[in-house]
Amino acid sequence: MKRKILLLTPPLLQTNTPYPATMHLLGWMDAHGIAAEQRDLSIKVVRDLLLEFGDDTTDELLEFLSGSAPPETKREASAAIEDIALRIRDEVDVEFGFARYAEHLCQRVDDFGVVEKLVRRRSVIDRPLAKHLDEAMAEVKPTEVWITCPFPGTLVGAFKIARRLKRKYPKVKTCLGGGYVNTELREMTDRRPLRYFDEFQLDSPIEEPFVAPCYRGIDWSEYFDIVETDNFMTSLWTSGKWVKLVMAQGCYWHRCTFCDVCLPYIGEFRMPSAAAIVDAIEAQSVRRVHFVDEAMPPKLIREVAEEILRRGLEVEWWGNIRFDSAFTPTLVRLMAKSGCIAVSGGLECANDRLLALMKKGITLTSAEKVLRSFRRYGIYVHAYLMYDFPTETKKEQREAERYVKRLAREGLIQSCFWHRFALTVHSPIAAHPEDFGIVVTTPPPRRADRVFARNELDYEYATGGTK
Ligand code: B12
Ligand code: SF4
Repeated sequence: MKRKILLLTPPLLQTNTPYPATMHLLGWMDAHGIAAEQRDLSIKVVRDLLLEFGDDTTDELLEFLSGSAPPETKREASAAIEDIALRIRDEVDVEFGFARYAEHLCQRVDDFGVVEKLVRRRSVIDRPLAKHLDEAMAEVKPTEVWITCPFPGTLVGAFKIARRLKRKYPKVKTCLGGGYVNTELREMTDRRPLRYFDEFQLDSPIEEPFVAPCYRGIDWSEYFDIVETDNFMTSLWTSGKWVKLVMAQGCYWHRCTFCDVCLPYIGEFRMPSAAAIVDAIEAQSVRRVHFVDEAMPPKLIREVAEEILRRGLEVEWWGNIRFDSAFTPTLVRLMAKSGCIAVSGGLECANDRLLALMKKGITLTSAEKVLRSFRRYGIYVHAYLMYDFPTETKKEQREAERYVKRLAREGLIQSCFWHRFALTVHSPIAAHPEDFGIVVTTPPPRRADRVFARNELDYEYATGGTK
C-alpha cells in the first residue's frame, strides 16, 4: 500500500491561530513528494464543546471573535466564551482548560502510569475527538498518523488519539513528536507508551535550515480570539491570526546557563537566506507573522526587513529576541519600517551580577539602550523575567522589581512576566551545579526500565540553605 501520512494537532491548544508544527511538516513533505494531509483536532474539539455547552448565542459569538474587529471590542464576547469553558471545567471535567488539557498533571510526570490513567479515564474531549478523528481517517485514509505534542497540555489528547487508532485502525502506524517529546522524553525507557505509539521521534526530521509551512487542511475561519486584557502586547498571544514561521533553527547565542542549550533545537544553529523567508511570507494568504524563534538573529532580521521593503510587502510581524547591542537604532528603525510591531525578550533577573553568571551576554545598561530604540520607533516590548536564580538574594530581587517598574513607567517595556527559575536536565547549570552553589536533589529513577518524562530537577543550596 502506498505510504500516506495524516498529521494531527491534538487537543488542547490556543484558539486564535494554528500551532505550526504540522504545517511545517506538511510543507516539507510536499517538497519531498511524500503524500500527506493535516488536521487540527484541537480547534475542532474546542468549538464542538463550546457549542454543546453554550446557548443559541454561542455560534454568533464565535463568529464575531473569529472576525477582524479590533481586539478591544472583543472583551465581552471573550468573557462569555470563557464562562462556558469554566462551566465545562467546574461541572463536567476538571482537567478541561482553554488551551490545555490536564496540563498541571503532565508537567512533571515521571511515571507513565499517571498519563495512562488520564488517557483511559472518560473525558469531555472524548466524543468530539473521536468524531473528528474518524472523519479525518475516512477522508485521508492514511497508512501512518503523525501526532505532534508541543506542550504538556496536549499529552493526554495525543495519547487518547493513539489509543483510538490502535483499537479502531490497528494497521495504521503511529508516531509522536514535537517540543514535549524533544525536551522531556529523551531518556524514556518505559515500554508502556509503545502500546500507543510505534515510534517516538526526537527532534525534527527536517534537515533544511528553513521550510515554508503549508496550511492545506487548515480552515482559518475556525480560529477565534480570546481577549482578556487591554494590554496590546499581552493580547498578541491569544488574539489575531498569525502565520508562525521559524526564522532560523536554534539560537545564535546558545550560551545562557539556565537554558536547554544542549538540545539540538536550541544549541544547533542554522540560518537560511532572507529570500527564502520572505518567499514564504509572500506565499501566505495571512500577512501577519509571528516568528517563533528562540531568539531571532539581528543579522537575519536586517536582511529580512530589507527584503520585505524591497518587495514592497505589507506585513505585520513580531517575535522573540535577545536584547543584544546589535539592535542599533538604525536596525530598529528598519524593523519598524518593515512592519515589526513588537518583540519579546529576556531581561531575566534584571541584575548585572546575575546576568553575567547566567552568561546572558547583556548588561542592564546595554539592554536599556536597546529598549530606548524600540520605544523611539514604536515597537512594543514584552520582558521575560526570572526570580530565584541560584545565589540571587532577596535584596537583588527587590532591586530588580524596582528596576522593572521604572522601565514600565518610562514606557520602555509594555508588559512583562515573572517566572520562577527552573533547573532543567539539559542546561549547563545541571551539568555543573557546583558553579552555582547548588546540589541536585532529584533522586535517580526508581526503576531504570520505567523512565518516562525527565526535565525539571529539584535542587538545594550546597551550603544547606533552601532555594
Ligand atoms: C513560541 C513558543 C511559545 C509561545 C507560543 C505558544 C503557542 N501556543 O504557539 C508561548 C510563549 C505562548 C509559549 C508558551 C508555553 N510554552 Co513554549 N515554546 C515556544 C517555542 C519557542 C517555539 C514553538 C514553535 O512554534 N515552534 C515551531 C514548530 C514548527 O516547531 P515544533 O513544534 O518543535 O515542531 C517541529 C519538530 O518538533 C517536529 N515535530 C513536531 N511534531 C512532530 C510530530 C512527529 C510525529 C514528528 C516526526 C516530528 C514532529 O517537526 C516540526 C517541524 O520542524 C518552543 C521551543 C521550540 N523551539 O520549539 C517552546 C516550547 C514548545 N514551550 C514549552 C513550554 C513548556 C511552554 C509552556 C507550557 C510554558 C508555561 N509553563 O506556561 C506554555 C504553554 C502554552 C500553551 N498551552 O499554548 C516547551 C515544551 C517542552 C516541555 N517541557 O513540555 C518548549 C519546547 C520550550 C522549552 N524547552 O521549555 N511557548
Ligand atoms: S535563553 Fe534565549 S538567548 Fe539564551 S541561549 Fe536560550 S534561547 Fe538563546
